[in-house]
Amino acid sequence: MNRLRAALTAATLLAAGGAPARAQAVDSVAAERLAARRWFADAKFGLFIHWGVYSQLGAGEWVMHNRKIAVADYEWLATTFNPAKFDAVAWVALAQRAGVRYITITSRHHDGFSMFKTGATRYNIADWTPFRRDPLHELADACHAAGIKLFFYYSQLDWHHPDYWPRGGTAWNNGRPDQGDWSRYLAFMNAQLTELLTRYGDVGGIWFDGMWDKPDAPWQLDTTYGLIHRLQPGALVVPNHHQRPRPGEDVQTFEQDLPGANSAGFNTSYVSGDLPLETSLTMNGSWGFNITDKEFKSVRTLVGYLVRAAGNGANLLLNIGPRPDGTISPEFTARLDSLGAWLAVYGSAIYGTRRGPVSPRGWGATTRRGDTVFVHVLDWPDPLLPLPPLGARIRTAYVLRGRAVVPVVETAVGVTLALPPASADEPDRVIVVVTSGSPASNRSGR
Ligand code: FHN
Repeated sequence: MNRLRAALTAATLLAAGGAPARAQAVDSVAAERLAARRWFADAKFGLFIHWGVYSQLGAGEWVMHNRKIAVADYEWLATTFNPAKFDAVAWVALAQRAGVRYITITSRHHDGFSMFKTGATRYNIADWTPFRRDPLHELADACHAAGIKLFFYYSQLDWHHPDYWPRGGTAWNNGRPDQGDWSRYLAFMNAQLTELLTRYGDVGGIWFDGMWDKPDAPWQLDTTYGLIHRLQPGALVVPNHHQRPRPGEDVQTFEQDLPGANSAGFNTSYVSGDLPLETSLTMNGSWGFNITDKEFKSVRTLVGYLVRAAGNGANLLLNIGPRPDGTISPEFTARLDSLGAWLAVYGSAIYGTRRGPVSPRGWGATTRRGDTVFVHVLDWPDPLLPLPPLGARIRTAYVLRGRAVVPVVETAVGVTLALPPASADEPDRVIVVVTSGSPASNRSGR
């Protein structure tokens, strides 16, 4: 049995083009994690929330670094943080209207300020600010009540903690002593992760970020990942380290790019063949609240990202940056409501799907569930759409919205669909193609 498993593992690694030493080990993953990975791959749409002390300056979550704010001055800023209008139930209601299946929120960003009550440092929202509440607890309760999974973003990079030493690529002289104890820093992080995984009920997973600041440091990931999986066997480790996945990691996430693309300059071109995938995306150009950034993507563009992510076998983790008082700007809420309205009609072609038999193209993408292929036509001016063979015979095809029959010509070299006319109110014309077998997912060009 073990030999068979080892052979299957090696075969999977080779099929994925991975070097066995570095690629994801598939032989020791607990059943709960495998189930959680399947749940994640089905979920398809998540809400990312960047919120913290930095929101007060309205210039994004990197403001401490960008303006070279000293630790002592940022500590003072933190004493004034009082998001009196924060309403976890309202946030989760918005997430539900948007149709997201999970929320990933910053529990601690690179500024080192903990947005939850922690015994590991007084530098946290409950002990350091007049707010005194634990917003992550309130959010966890609201998420559990609504059936939405909650993931905690957790920065491994820290611009405040004295033991984040030696410093990494983003260091500047901000008033910290030029010494520190790295093992104490690792113990601090593990203590906080233990709190996050024992005090907030079921957690979807931990979304790590910032390791890229000093990628070669002794992070002792095996210990940290082992801790997470021991405390909550169904919690997923989602590392935003921009590298190939390592053992113990559950999701490969890409930043501001679809899997395999690297327009943002962060991502590896390697795409895991085993793990669920995710793309994180800003709705304007900023993660944290930025009062002057009005470059919001249109609903049509956002639908396009959701569809192309699904066509690549990935989830879309779409970001909002709430205001410092706890409210969410209308640009975010309007777009989330529109996406929810779109998903109410077209969600069956997104949720629970896998990438389809035709890899994403300029005109759009395909998804599939069982023997049904969803052809998402985002941008195609002609009345006929030619496709390569779908890998199974077609039984019937119809337009998702309105159910009109779609004429199909099927030959040995491909399939041609007669499309309904494009309309301004429909960013994605979805053709449902029911086949007589289970068409293989595309493996190339995702
Ligand atoms: O530096 C962070 C950034 O602030 C933000 O959190 C994004 C989200 O994917 N990740 C980092 C950059 O890789």
